[in-house]
Formats: sequence, C-alpha cells, structure tokens
Amino acid sequence: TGRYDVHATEQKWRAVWDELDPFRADDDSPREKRYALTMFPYPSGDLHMGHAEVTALHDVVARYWWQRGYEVLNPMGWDSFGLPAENAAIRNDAHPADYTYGNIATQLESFQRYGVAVDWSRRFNTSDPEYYRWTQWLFLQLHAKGLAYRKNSPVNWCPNDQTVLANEQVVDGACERCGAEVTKRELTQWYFRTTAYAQELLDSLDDLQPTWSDKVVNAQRNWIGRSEGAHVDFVVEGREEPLTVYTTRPDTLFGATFMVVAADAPLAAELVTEEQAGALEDYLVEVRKESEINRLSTDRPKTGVALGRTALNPLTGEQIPVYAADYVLADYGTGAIMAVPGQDQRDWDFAQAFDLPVVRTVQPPEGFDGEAFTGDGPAINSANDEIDLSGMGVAEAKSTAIAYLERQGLGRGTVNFRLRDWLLSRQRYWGAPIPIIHCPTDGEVPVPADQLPVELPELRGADLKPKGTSPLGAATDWVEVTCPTCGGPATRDTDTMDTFVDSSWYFLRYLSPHDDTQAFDPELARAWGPVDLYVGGDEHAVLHLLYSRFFTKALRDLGLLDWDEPFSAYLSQGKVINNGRKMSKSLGNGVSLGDQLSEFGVDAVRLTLVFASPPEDDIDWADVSPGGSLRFLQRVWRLSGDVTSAPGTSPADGDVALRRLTHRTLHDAATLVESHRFNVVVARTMELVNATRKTIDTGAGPADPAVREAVEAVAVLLSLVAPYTAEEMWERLGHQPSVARAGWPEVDEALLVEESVTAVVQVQGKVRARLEVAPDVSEADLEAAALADEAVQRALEGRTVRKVIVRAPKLVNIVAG
Ligand code: ANZ
Repeated sequence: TGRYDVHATEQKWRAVWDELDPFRADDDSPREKRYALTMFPYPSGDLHMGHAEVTALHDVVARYWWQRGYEVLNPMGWDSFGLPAENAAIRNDAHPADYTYGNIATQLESFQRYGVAVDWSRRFNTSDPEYYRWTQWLFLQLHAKGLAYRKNSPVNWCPNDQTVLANEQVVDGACERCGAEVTKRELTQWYFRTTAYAQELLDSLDDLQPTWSDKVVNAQRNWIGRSEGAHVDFVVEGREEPLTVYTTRPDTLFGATFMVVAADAPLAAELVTEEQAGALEDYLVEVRKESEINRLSTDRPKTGVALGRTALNPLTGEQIPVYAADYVLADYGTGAIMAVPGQDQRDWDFAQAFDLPVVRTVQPPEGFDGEAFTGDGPAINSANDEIDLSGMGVAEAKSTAIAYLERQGLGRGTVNFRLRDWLLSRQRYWGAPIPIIHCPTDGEVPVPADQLPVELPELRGADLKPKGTSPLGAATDWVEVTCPTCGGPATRDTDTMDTFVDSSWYFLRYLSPHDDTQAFDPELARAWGPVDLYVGGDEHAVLHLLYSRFFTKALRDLGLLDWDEPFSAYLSQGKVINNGRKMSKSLGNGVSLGDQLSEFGVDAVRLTLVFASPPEDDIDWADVSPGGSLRFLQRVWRLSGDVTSAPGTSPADGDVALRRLTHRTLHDAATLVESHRFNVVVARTMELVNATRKTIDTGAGPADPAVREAVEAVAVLLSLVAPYTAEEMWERLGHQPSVARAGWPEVDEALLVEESVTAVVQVQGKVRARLEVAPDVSEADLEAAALADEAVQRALEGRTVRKVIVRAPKLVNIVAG
C-alpha cells in the first residue's frame, strides 16, 4: 500500500529530529557514558564521499550505544584553520574567514541532511577566537613547563607554500600539502618537546595494540624509531673535544675505516682545515638543495669532501680520515658517524667512491657475493691485546664492545629515537597566533592569560601572499606592543601555530565547548573520557594521532587530565574509490555525494557504504549498487505496512522459526557491531527481512505476532544504518518516534538454543534408540528419557540395569546384567 517517497521521508523526519534532539548528550545522565568520535572535517567545499563513509560507519556504533542504553557523546566541529582558506583568500581578494565559515555552513547543512547522530549543541570551529584562546593557553602551559621552546636549526621549507613544515609533513621529500620538493633553511622556530615522551609514546602502544590496527601501531612505532646502540668517542688530531658518534653497531668498531660528519652540521665547519674550507663551502651549496629522503637513499652516488683531519680508531689504533657528506644527517644521533663499509652499504658506496679501505668484521655466509654484509654472523678481524670479539654473534659482540668502551671511558651504551621535536611555528596567517611577546629586556614573555586570545589582525587578499616571513609581521599596529613585564616597547611573535596543534586537543573541548573559564572541564574529562572509539583515516596514522597522544600525556603531567591515552580504540576506515582508482579531478572519476543523495536518498547511500565491505577496506563505487540498496529499503518499508497485529501484541505464541531467527539476529548483531563487522550486520538483517516476507506470504501470515516482532527488530537494526527508513517503519508499526532511542530489544536466551540434538542410547554397546532432546537437557532427564524409551525397555527385558553412563546431550550407555 502506498509508495515509499524517500525525499519526503527525509524532510519529514529532519523536522521531527530537530524538535526531539535525540542525540543530545547529558552530562548528568545516570547512564554509563560512552564517547564516540570521528575525525572532524576540514571545511573545503561541501561534503564528499569520504565524509559520507566515515560518518556512516561511525554512526553505526554511536547509534548502537544509544540503543544499548548508554549516554553517548558524539560531537562534531570543524578543523577550520589552514592553508586552503588562506590560498582562496589570496586568489579572491577576500578574508580566509569568508571561505571557511561559508563552507562550514554548507557542510553543517549536509551533515544534518545526512542524519548523523551528532550532538550539534557542542559544535565549535578551531578558528573561533573562543576556541583558539584555549589553544594559546595550552601552548603557554607547555611553554611554562619547558615543553614549548624556540631554537635555531635547519628546518624543512616548502618553497611553494613559503612556510616551514614538520618532519611529519614531508612525504618522500615533498610537501605533504602541495607536493613541492622540500628544501632546508636555517631558522629560529618554535618546537614542542615531543622527544621528552618518546619512550612512553612507544611503550603505551603495547596497550593500544589490541584495539588499534596493527598498521597504525606499526607506523607509530617506526616513526618513533627507537634503536639501541652506543656513543663512541674518537680523539681527533689537533682538537681537544672528542668526536662522538652514534652507532647501533658498536660490535663493528674494528671495521671503522673512516668517519663522516653531516656536511651541514656546525661540526663540519668547525673541523674543516683551512685548505679544505673552500671545498666544503662549494659542497654545501649543492647539499642545501637536496631533500632528506634523497640524502638517505642508498641508491644514489655518494658525494662528500675530506675535512683534512684524521681521528683515532680506539680499537685498531689507526688514524682514519674524517669526511663531510650529505648522507649523514645533521639532526640525527650526533650528526657524525663511524663508517664501516664492510657492514653498511652506504659506507661501502662511499668507500668505493673515495677509494677507502674495507675491513669486514662479520663473516658473511659461504657463497655471499654481495657488498656490505648487514646480517648476523661470527665476528672476524675483531681482536687486539685487550678485547677479542672473534666468533661472537652480533648481539654478544655488541654488549661485549659496549662493556669494554664503558670500562675504558671511550663510550657508553645509549638509546636513540628517530622521533624529533615537533616544529610548530608557521609563517602563514590563518592559524592561532603564538601568544608570546619578544622584549629586548625580558626576552620571551608569555601573553598574560587574561589577555588571551591574541586575536588575528585584520588582513586580507594580497596581504596574505607568502613571502617567507609571516604575513602577521605586516600588521605593525598589531605587532608593536608594550612588554607585559617591563612596560617597554616590545613585539609580538608573528608566527602562527601548525593546525595540528588545534586538532591535538579538540576532543577535550567538546566536553565543555562553551566554557569561557577553562579549556576543558577536568571533571567531565574524567566522566566521559578517554574517547571509547575514534574513527578516521589512515592518512593520520602518524601525525595527528601521535600529536594528540603527546598532548594527552603532557596535559596529564600538567595535572589537567588523568588519562594516559586519548583514544582507547581506533578504527581506520578505508577509502571510497572509483573504477579501482582514488577519486580525483584529474582522472575525472569523482563521484558527487550530493548527486548520489539526490538520486538514491540518504539511507540508500549510507546502507551501500556500510554494506559494501568491512570498514577497513576500500569501497569501489563502481562495484556497489545504491539502486539495489534503495530497492531493499523499499521492501522493508512495505514489510512495516503489512503487519496487522497491534503494537504491544505479545509475540509468545508467534511462529517459532521466525522468532528464533529474530532473536538470533539481534544477538549476533550486537557482537558484530562490537567487533566492527558492520557489513555482516546488514547481511544478517537482509536474511531476517527475507524470512519475514516468506512468513507473511506463505507461512503464518501478517497477523502472526512473530511477524511484528521481526519487523520491529528490523527497524531497530536499520536504525543504525538507515535512520530515515527505520523511523518511518517505526511510525507505521504504531510507535512514537524516535526509533533511534527505542532501545535494543531484549533477546530471549531460550530462543537462541538450538531446537534439539540427537542423543544415542546404547544397551550393552548396541544402539537401541535415538532420542530428540534439548541441547541443554540435564543428565538426570536424559537418563530417565532413555530408560523410558520403548525400544530400550524391550532390550532390557529380563535384565537388571547395573550402570548408566550419561554424556548429555549426546549419549547414554546402559550396562545391564
Ligand atoms: C656504524 C655502523 C655499522 C652502523 C654498521 C650501521 C651499520 P638507526 O637504526 O636508524 O638509529 N647513523 C648514525 N647517525 C646518523 C646520521 N646522523 N645520519 C645518517 N646515519 C647515521 O641507525 C643508526 C645507524 O645509522 C648508526 O649505526 C650509524 O651507522 C648511522 F654495520 O654506525 B652505524
């Protein structure tokens, strides 16, 4: 009867939901709390398929938690500082806020149309002064603890965006954002001391491993990059200070035939002799053009310059030459290495290029015809009068060498991390200003808390053009201030913060988004946090997750938070692709979310995204059928119109087979949602729909109370995935909205039990009967049933039962004599 008008249904329920606000999270609720979070969007245009996917998947869990009786916090806001808005402002002679807030309005409308289960009362934008006031405040807390500091060092520089980049933002030597090749520049910049937490950031990954994907955990592990090795001191001829190197292979010290210093480290300039100074200078010009990845690459010809000095290998007693080269990085380890060409391929290549000796200190296996041998094997050529490593494997030789070096005062065992401090200052406009005042007398002076936020000065259009220094510098009225300490003339810091700072704590702001007395309420953080499930993309596996983890630990140590980790579980969703390729403008294979929604409706698109694959996998839009999803939704909608029993009818006397399937489906769906197998939940719901249709058409009929029970279960199951259709069904079934808060139907355990199993009854070892019994039959009942069976009684005629062995529910063995 009637026709399912998808778009009219959407209109209708949006209005009802606006009124009911079913997903408003109540801080004072007595229910158990759950915090569900998706990575907040960046406002670049309208929503796309990626947003549709992540929110559809995430909604399954948030909505499920509501149905299970939790109080659920599922907030959303906008990560609204950043370069695209600034570039648009330059192009259009506008203000970045125009682009930003225009797109936010568009996206908000689209999210509401999409029916996400969000508490909209908590939304905020990171570019709102009410928000970045607290970003600045948190920066100052870290600054006070020595966790934010300034230093001068070579930094990654994007020549296109004209700003520095954190190491994490350089991908294969290119700017993560625009793809331009990244170069190095010497600059004074702000850093967060992430390295202070390197070990803890690594250790806590063990606890996260079960609820985070291996892929993400491993990416974080590699990024932190812990290695164990030693610092070894080499005496340099004509210099008082030793030249200290970091090595992970102190066992190979006998094979160190030369040394290499990073060409761009101050050390190189300091060590170089007058004769070689010019050569080093020329070489440096070349080096500055190279990206880090290129520099470390093994398959690149080795270049370098002799510094004109030698150092003493403490184990061989040989004087070995010292070079400067670009394959050693200035900011890793000590910026200098002992080169062991026999065991390290880059050193091997350098030795070949510069005609330097190779001494193997590990015996390669027989038949080895490679160059450097990096594997394990017995030590060779590794003995002098005081230490003999001969024959030891790498691990033993390492610890023996370290112990010796420590005894002799020549070195010490150390742990090293690849993780660098987080470079956070940017020379761009559209970010949170760094709340520091530079005073000629008092140095770095924090802006007093009661003067926060330091709001951005009004700049627009061409004012924002990248010029290598921050555009904020041009706002002289804004820059020139009086020092809060001495009252003398001073200047504001003109850099803004990396937008990753904004997103490192946003999950805390949702707890009390309108609080103008504090960044977040520690009580509420205790009540709601940490985030129970975080859903987002793999592209943030390193940057955002690591930075948020750092912030959480730092805030804990500041006494502001009592969690150790921000995200208890992390689900990384796959991408939506098309025809096997990432959607992109240049390939012309983009799929417009708006078009899909207009053609098939919200629910069909959501259902398609959830049903297509396990959430971690990519979805190829060419392989799925939103039309099929829509037809399915029409079928379930018709089911709800077919039910003729009254609401509240007891299902007790209903068709047992259908009842069993309903309860089994509800039971399994719960486990499936909890293990994030959302696509299977949909498949199981489809089975239930088919069985219900059959019961109506060719079985017990539409009046059977089991039919109502089944269709109501379908409505609740679909409320996780297709909220509009579920709501419409619920109304047609005679209920008040909202089905989203109807509650998960109670599962009757008795209906989960398999109907019966066959028990075999033996008398004197011979099978005499087979009984259909309940799977949970007691031993006593099974024995009684066996003894009462006619065939068994016949077999026992004239004998006495001596012993009955019962193995419920499968076997009864009767011994008689
Ligand atoms: C001698 C040696 C012999 C090394 C050998 C390796 C193999 P990870 O594991 O990444 O920490 N190294 C140290 N500082 C460096 C720098 N600033 N730039 C480039 N390379 C550097 O690697 C540590 C190893 O990388 C160190 O151990 C050092 O080379 C090199 F058979 O020392 B090794």
